[in-house]
Amino acid sequence: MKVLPGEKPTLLHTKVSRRKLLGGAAAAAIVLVEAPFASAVQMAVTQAELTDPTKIPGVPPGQVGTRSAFEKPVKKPSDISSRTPLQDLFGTITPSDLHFERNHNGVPAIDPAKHELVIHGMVEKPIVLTLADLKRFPSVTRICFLECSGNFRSGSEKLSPQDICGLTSQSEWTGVMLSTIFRQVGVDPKATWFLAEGSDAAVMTRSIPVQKGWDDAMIVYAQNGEAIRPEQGYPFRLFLPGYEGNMSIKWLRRIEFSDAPYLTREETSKYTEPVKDGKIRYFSFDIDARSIITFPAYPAQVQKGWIEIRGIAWSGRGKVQRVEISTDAGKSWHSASLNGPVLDKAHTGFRYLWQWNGRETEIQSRVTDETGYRQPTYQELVTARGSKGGYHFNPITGWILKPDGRVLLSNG
Ligand SMILES: Nc1nc2c(c(=O)[nH]1)N[C@H]1C(S)=C(S)[C@@H](COP(=O)(O)O)O[C@H]1N2
Ligand SMILES: [Mo]
Repeated sequence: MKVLPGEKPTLLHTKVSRRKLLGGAAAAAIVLVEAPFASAVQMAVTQAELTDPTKIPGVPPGQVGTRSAFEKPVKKPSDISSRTPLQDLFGTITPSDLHFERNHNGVPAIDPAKHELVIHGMVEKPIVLTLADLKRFPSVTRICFLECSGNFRSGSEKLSPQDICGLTSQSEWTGVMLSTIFRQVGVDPKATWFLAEGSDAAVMTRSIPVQKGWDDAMIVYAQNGEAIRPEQGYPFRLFLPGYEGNMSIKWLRRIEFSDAPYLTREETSKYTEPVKDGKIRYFSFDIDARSIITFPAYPAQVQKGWIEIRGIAWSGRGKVQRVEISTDAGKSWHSASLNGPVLDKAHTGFRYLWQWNGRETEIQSRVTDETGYRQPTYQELVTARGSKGGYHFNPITGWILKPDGRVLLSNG
């Protein structure tokens, strides 16, 4: 849309020429065509642009709220995934409709009344649970990120945080502790692994250590205060805090206990990483600590003077302990402020106030988590892995500030 924030007061408070008015109307018409919003709100946008909103009654309340038609964050979907526009967000909760998606064979349509979760294998009492059954167990609510292990892109200086690592999102999840269900079925102490299976067309399966179930795994049926979205696993999914996203099986329909991993396709031919000497590593559960500056970042434009550098940091192994900022391409580092409360295995906001002299420079962020692990540089990762990408690739990201105010990805 062509209406800039700075133009709005002009249209509202001063006499406008007929030509300008038509320009405004044309811009408003674009809103009408493009935006998937309720027509009442579209009308309000058209009027607000052209008239003084204190002189006409606003639109009445609707069945559901809408985003301002001036704000159009999108997930930029491909056939298999969509990415959270990290550079457009504030705070750390991802609006549910902007949560990234990764589907191995689409989003299934599931009637919760017909959906069942079968739990069997090395247990005393196999059971079948429905959504209604799950809601009868004691509930827990927790804010946590979910990140795909394939969350890295490079190859152009014109990549945004969304493009580089938009396969991470954060929600407030509500459901049942898996340990509660474990007690209900009486898990055999000799069981060491369980299989989780989804009821999508991919019938995605992964083996998970029983220990994670006793620790902090959940079955979640709600996200940000409402039923979990179909894209996130409606009517419920497995949720493994801090683990690579693919293990949090969506549309969960079966859990089977065993004394060995099942070695499914998704843990042998996929989701393994090369390490040194031509070896391949199986089972990399934890998401390594990572941070990214989301402002200033491509495609933002900046001006010299005070800039609040902002971003998010997270770790699958616990809390973020420290985020440091460099404004000289990694030569010197300064502590950023963390936006508390700092939660376990959660996106944590950081900020660093800095005065830019307008000369070309590169800004970077790096996180250290509570285990002492510090986010590596790109070069360190390439050396360790012998590859320039792949799963669990979490390098420091640098942004180059150009004297004309453009912000470009470093090493793009
Ligand atoms: N049943 C099923 N579960 C699944 C998937 C899938 O395709 N099918 N994708 C996995 C992958 S690779 C990731 S990264 C996360 C993505 O979760 P989201 O789409 O809710 O963001 O779900 C995981 N669980
Ligand atoms: Mo993933």
